[in-house]
Amino acid sequence: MADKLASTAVQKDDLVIPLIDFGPFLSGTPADKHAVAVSITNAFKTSGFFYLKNHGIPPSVVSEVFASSARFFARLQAQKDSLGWTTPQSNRGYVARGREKLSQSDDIAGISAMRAAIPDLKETMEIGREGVEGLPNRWPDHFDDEGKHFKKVMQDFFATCRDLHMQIMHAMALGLGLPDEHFFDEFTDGGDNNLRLLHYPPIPKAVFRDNPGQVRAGEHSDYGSLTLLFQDSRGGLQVRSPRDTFVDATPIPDTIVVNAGDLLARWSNDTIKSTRHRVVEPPSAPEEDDGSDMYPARYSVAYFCNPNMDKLIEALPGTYGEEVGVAKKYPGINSGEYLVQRLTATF
Ligand code: FYU
Ligand code: NI
Repeated sequence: MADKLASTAVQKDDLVIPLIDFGPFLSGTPADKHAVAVSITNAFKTSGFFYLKNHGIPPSVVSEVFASSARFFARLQAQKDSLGWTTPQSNRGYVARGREKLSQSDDIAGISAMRAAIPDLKETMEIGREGVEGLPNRWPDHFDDEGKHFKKVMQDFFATCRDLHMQIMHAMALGLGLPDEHFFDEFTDGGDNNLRLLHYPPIPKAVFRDNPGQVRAGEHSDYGSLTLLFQDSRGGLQVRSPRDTFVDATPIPDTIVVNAGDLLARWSNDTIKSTRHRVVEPPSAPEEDDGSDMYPARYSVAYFCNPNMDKLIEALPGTYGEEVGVAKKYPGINSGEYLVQRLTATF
C-alpha cells in the first residue's frame, strides 16, 4: 500500500521530492488517511517539497485559470498598470516586470542594487481574500466582459485552493500527531492567502548567456504556511539540494507542487523545512533543435497560504520540550506582521 501512495518525482544530490497521491486521504479508510498524512509530513520534514496528485481540483478548472491568466497578461500595459500593486499590507494588484526582486536577503539597499542589475523577468497579478475592509482586490471587471469573467474564475479558484490548504493542514495535524485533525482550522479558516498569477514573457536566449546570474525569479523561500504551485509544461523551477546545488523540479501534468513556507518551519520549531527555490531558463533540451533565439513564455499560478493574519504563531506542541530534548527556538510572532515584513523587503 505505502508504495502506491508515494513514489519519487525528483531525486538528485540528496534531494528527494516524492509524488503523493491525495486520493486516499480524501476518500479512503482511516488507515489510508493516516498513511498519506505520514507521507506528507515526512516530505515536509526532509525536502520541504512534494508533488500532489488526485488533489481534487479538476484539470478543466486549472486550464480555465491559466487561460484567463494569459488573457489578462495580454491586456494593454496601461490597463494593467491602472490596477497596480500598492502596499505590502494590501499585497493586491498588478506587479510590472522589474518591480519585485525575490531574494533571501533582508538588506533593502542590497536588493535594490540587485533589482537594477539582474531584475526578475516576470509580471504578476496578486489576488487576496475578498471583503477585507480597506484592502480591495484590483479586478479588471470594469474593462469588459472578459474582466468580469476573470473575476469570477479567480474568486472561485481562490476558494477551491483555500479548501485544499485546509485539507493538507488536516493531513499535517495527523502526521505530526497533534491532538486532532482539526487542530489548524482556527489558524487557516480565515483564508488570508494570496493567489498569484505569474507570466514570464518570452525572452532572448542571449539574455541568459550574456548576464551571469540572470534568472526568471530569484532564489528565495516562501513566507507563509505552504504554497500550492501550478506550473505549465515549460520547466525552469529549481529546488536547492542539501548539497547546495539547484535541481530541476520538472513539471508533472495534473500535479501541484506543494512546499512549506518559513512561517510553517518556524511554527514547527524547524522540524519542517522551507526550502529555497528559484526559476531559471527552461532546461536546454529543446534549445538545440528549435532554431529559435527566444525562450517561450512560461505561466504559473502560485497560491501562497498563510495562517490567519491575526494569529500568534508559536512552536507547535510536540516540537519542543523535555520529551523531544529541544528548546523552543523562536519567540511567538504575529502572522500578519511577519508577512508584511517579508513583503516589504522584496518590493
Ligand atoms: N508573495 N508570499 C510568498 C511569496 C510572495 O511566499 C507572498 O505573498 C514568495 O515569493
Ligand atoms: Ni516561491
